[in-house]
Amino acid sequence: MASSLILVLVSSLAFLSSTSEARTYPPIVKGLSFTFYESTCPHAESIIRQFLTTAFKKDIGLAAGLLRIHFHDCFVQGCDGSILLDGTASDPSEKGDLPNLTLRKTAFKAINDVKALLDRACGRVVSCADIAALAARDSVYLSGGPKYKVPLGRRDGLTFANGSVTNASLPAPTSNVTKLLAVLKKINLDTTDLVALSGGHTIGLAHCTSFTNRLFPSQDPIMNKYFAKNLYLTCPAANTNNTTVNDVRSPNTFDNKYYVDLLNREGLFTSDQDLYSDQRTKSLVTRFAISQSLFFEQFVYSIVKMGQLSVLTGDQGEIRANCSARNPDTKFLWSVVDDEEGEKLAY
Ligand code: HEM
Ligand SMILES: *[C@@H]1O[C@H](CO)[C@@H](O)[C@H](O)[C@H]1NC(C)=O
Ligand SMILES: *[C@@H]1O[C@H](CO)[C@@H](O)[C@H](O)[C@H]1NC(C)=O
Ligand SMILES: *[C@@H]1O[C@H](CO)[C@@H](O)[C@H](O)[C@H]1NC(C)=O
Ligand SMILES: *[C@@H]1O[C@H](CO)[C@@H](O)[C@H](O)[C@H]1NC(C)=O
Ligand SMILES: *[C@@H]1O[C@H](CO)[C@@H](O)[C@H](O)[C@H]1NC(C)=O
Ligand SMILES: *[C@@H]1O[C@H](CO)[C@@H](O)[C@H](O)[C@H]1NC(C)=O
Ligand SMILES: *[C@H]1O[C@H](CO)[C@@H](O)[C@H](O)[C@H]1NC(C)=O
Repeated sequence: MASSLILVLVSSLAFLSSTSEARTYPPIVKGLSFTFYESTCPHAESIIRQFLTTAFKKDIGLAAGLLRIHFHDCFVQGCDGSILLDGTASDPSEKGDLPNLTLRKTAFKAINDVKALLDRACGRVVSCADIAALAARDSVYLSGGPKYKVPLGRRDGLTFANGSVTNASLPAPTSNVTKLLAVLKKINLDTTDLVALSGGHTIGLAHCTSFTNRLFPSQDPIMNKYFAKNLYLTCPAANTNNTTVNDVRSPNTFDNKYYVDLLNREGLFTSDQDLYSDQRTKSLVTRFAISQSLFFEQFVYSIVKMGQLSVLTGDQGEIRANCSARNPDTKFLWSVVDDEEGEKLAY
């Protein structure tokens, strides 16, 4: 008993001493590296960090918006920056699809503002997909979460996913664990990744429509009744246009309180609370609620893995000049380069 207690103490001390250094999981995908911009844009990461440090002082909600954009980008056809593309009336893009409608406009603007700064400093070398990954990383760290390194070298995609692909790739907040695991399995993410990545809901907001399935027509019996009472004040009807915080204990801090919420049956979405009802995920929720360092360690592992889903590298895709639009010269290129090369680019 005593010796195991000492062991726990020693290992947590060892962990503390390493928290000042960035956690590092080596790149999985060939073509990505930590030093990708070392010669072409050596200050890229500090330019992004500096911009966001200032921006978060004015609007901490921006951090949640940026973290969610990276998640949506990666889950739908890979981390290729396609989420950032504006659609047209006839071709509405990923942004226009239902799950995307609540992505923050301020976060898209911040990515474009950062892109302009980087292009001014280095020319058109840093991809929008890498900016999204780095902005998510800084959002976590600057909100109080772990510091970690991001493998770089993603290229920007030329296409965005249609509505049916987007719907199939992003699980609804009404999903149970069975459904969530099935969606994640398609992209090789596992049970541990699901529980750790869901911890992203330790910051940010949600609209009534994302959780009123648990209030109307009747209250989800699993939900804490005092918590429910407050939610009814925020959302008197199922479609009230209002928002509440994802993590009631520390809404703007990236910590492990989200899991404490779940233990208290104060998770907001079905997809959150079911993590504590389902036997496959319950013990992990408890462990993350007890140990923030364990959560941080696993979150970093899982988000670095998520950040490498179906990335484009090498000469695939392009480096956009404007994160909201494909380069105009892409079209020009494939109209002058003949056949094979041109067909590869024309989607
Ligand atoms: C596991 C499946 C997931 C589901 C079903 C889900 C669903 C949702 C929903 C419905 C919202 C609220 C949208 C609104 O009503 O405005 C939301 C917000 C958010 N999600 Fe998730 N999410 C999931 C995973 C993730 C992951 C993996 C991350 C990042 C690691 C993440 C980060 C966020 C953040 C930061 C917000 C707040 C955004 C803001 O305040 O602008 N989510 N999520
Ligand atoms: C959406 O895209 C997928 C994959 O590219 C394709 O199979 C599907 O037919 C498309 N659906 C619509 C409605 O365009
Ligand atoms: C995506 O899902 C939403 C809501 O479930 C639905 O309204 C929309 O029609 C779906 N879009 C496509 C293209 O299937
Ligand atoms: C989980 O949700 C699916 C629908 O997505 C449903 O068919 C299934 O019965 C649910 N499983 C449990 C255990 O509630
Ligand atoms: C929105 O929620 C707040 C509490 O969070 C509540 O005071 C307000 O009445 C709600 N607005 C609407 C339109 O229901
Ligand atoms: C919901 O309310 C916000 C702020 O009050 C407003 O900007 C937005 O347009 C409203 N959305 C809808 C769908 O009414
Ligand atoms: C970037 O592209 C979007 C979408 O086409 C456009 O609305 C916006 O004006 C462009 N921004 C710049 C600075 O050119
Ligand atoms: C859905 O999101 C994408 C990018 O995230 C955006 O380009 C698109 O305009 C959005 N759709 C709508 C209807 O806002």
